[in-house]
Amino acid sequence: MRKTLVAANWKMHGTKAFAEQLLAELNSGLESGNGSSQVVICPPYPYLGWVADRIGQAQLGAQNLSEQPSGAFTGEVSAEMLKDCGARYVIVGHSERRSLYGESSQLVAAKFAAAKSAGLIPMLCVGESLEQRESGKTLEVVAEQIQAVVALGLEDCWESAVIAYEPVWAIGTGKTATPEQAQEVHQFIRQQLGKDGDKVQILYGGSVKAGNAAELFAKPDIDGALVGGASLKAEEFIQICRAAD
Ligand code: G2H
Repeated sequence: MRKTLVAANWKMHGTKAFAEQLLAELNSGLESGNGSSQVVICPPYPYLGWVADRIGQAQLGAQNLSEQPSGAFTGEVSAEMLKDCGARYVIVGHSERRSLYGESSQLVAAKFAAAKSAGLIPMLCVGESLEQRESGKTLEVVAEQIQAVVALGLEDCWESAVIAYEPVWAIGTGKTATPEQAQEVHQFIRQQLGKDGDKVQILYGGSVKAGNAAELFAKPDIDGALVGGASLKAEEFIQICRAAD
């Protein structure tokens, strides 16, 4: 039986004062739930260590990492550094990294491998653009993004790894994939993972809110959510976590 997981991706939002208030509200709200689902908070890099000290029962994640272990790579942050700051998870290949910062599936796969070798749990994001969906290429695009990781031939590749299906057209747009659309792709992803398919947590991401979380989580292959905008509102994020419990 897979556990449900709800991850907050704060993206490049907030200040310490904002985060302090948000975490205080989240901690008291999450404490009173039954806590059966895992909760991960992914703040911006500079706040990682600071959030780690105030995170309560949730776990810490980062939003990105370097594919390099160390060296002269100005502005980059290694997997080891993230671990050192208390992170257990790291998002790799978010569509904003792929589209705005030109991260190819091969670079994303290298980041996935870097996370694994440092003992972090990578949360691999995959998903199609609107144009790709409308031209019937959704499954092809998702398969290519997954296969780039498979091609590395990592030992225990999907053991301690999470996948997030995030259709690009649903990210921050207010449009959510229907539970049926998401379920179809989640099921396909499990098939792509072969014998590991049943074990891996597959999250849905893209305009998840308190109002649509429960119907998404009711689908058999949706194991939780990667939440952006709604994770910046304590009350709403707590409701999403509750829906996953
Ligand atoms: C997708 C998601 C979080 P939002 O990017 O990764 O953001 O919930 O704002 O669509």
